[in-house]
Amino acid sequence: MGLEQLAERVLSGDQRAIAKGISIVEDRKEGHRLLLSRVFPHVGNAHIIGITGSPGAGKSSLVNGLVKEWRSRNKTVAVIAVDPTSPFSGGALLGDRVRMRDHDDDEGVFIRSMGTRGSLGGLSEACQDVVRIMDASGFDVVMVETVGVGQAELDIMKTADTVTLVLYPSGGDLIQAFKAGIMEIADLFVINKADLPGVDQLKGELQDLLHITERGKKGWEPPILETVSTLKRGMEQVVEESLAHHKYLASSGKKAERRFSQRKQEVMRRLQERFAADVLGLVEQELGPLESGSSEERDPYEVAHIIYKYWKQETKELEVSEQVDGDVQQGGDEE
Ligand SMILES: Nc1nc2c(ncn2[C@@H]2O[C@H](COP(=O)(O)OP(=O)(O)OP(=O)(O)O)[C@@H](O)[C@H]2O)c(=O)[nH]1
Ligand SMILES: [Mg+2]
Repeated sequence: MGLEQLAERVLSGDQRAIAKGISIVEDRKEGHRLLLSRVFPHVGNAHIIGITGSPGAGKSSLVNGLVKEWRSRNKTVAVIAVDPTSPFSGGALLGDRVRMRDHDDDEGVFIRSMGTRGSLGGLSEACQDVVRIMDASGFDVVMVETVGVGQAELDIMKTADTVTLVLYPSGGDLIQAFKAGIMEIADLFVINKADLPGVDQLKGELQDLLHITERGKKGWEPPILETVSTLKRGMEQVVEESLAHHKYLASSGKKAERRFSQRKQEVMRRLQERFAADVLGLVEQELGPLESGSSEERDPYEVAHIIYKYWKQETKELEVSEQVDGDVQQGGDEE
């Protein structure tokens, strides 16, 4: 199957094509750029929900329960479970698969696991592109599950419309989440394992912390919900609040704002990558040979300035030569 045809099938929601398309973008295989370029005009309709929390908080169990709830509302759902530890489907993924088997025969559900070490070009980039494929192929809801441990996971969460932080009593993960900066970006707080003792205490601590961060002062006030995912208790409220948050994003203009800023940052990243690759050699050259020790004496501002000036000069020359090329070609046409 050619790439154009594959792209068409992805856009029509063909699950096998989607799986193939995901592999192509995840591994940065040949043609991934072309595929993504076909997909881009069709993204932006799905509600992207991030689910994060410490290991064992019950994220996968929650996602499983939420899939069922969304399906009962006739919404189609795609799920990406990002597993930071096992690149080649280790134990945790197997566990997820067992938990998610409830939805095996449902065409309106698509589940995919992603190992972090397997993804070329960075986890958050790969994950974002996978979300785009799912979005463009027509799923109403895309849920991304990650363990909230590193910067990459935090970056993934920043690309979601609605971020859900899963906590559990006596998990001791609240301060950790606070330090990691997840508290600041979470739109929904879910206290899972609400069947265990310590729920009220956790809730109190959470409210105190939210007070410090002054969340809710302007606009959305993140709700604190309780669930028992293994019994699928509390799923309705989580879906209701997710919908309410999505509505809030749309009506306040925040959704467009977020997506614009995400797109801007991504273009900036692409540019930085290319510039960095271009000027790295110049930087090393300018700093002088390592053995000479001369780099220690250099003023980094000055070095950057020299390289910047050099690079600008180069681009100018390039522009001129391109213009000349163009003229020559035009001249050739006239003859
Ligand atoms: N008592 C109780 N146990 C739960 C609940 N939800 C999940 N668990 C249990 O907690 C354990 C971890 O659940 P998972 O859903 O795998 O948690 P996770 O956050 O996805 O874990 P990782 O992906 O490994 O970080 C499992 O043994 C679940 O059965 C709950 O509401 N109550
Ligand atoms: Mg899990």
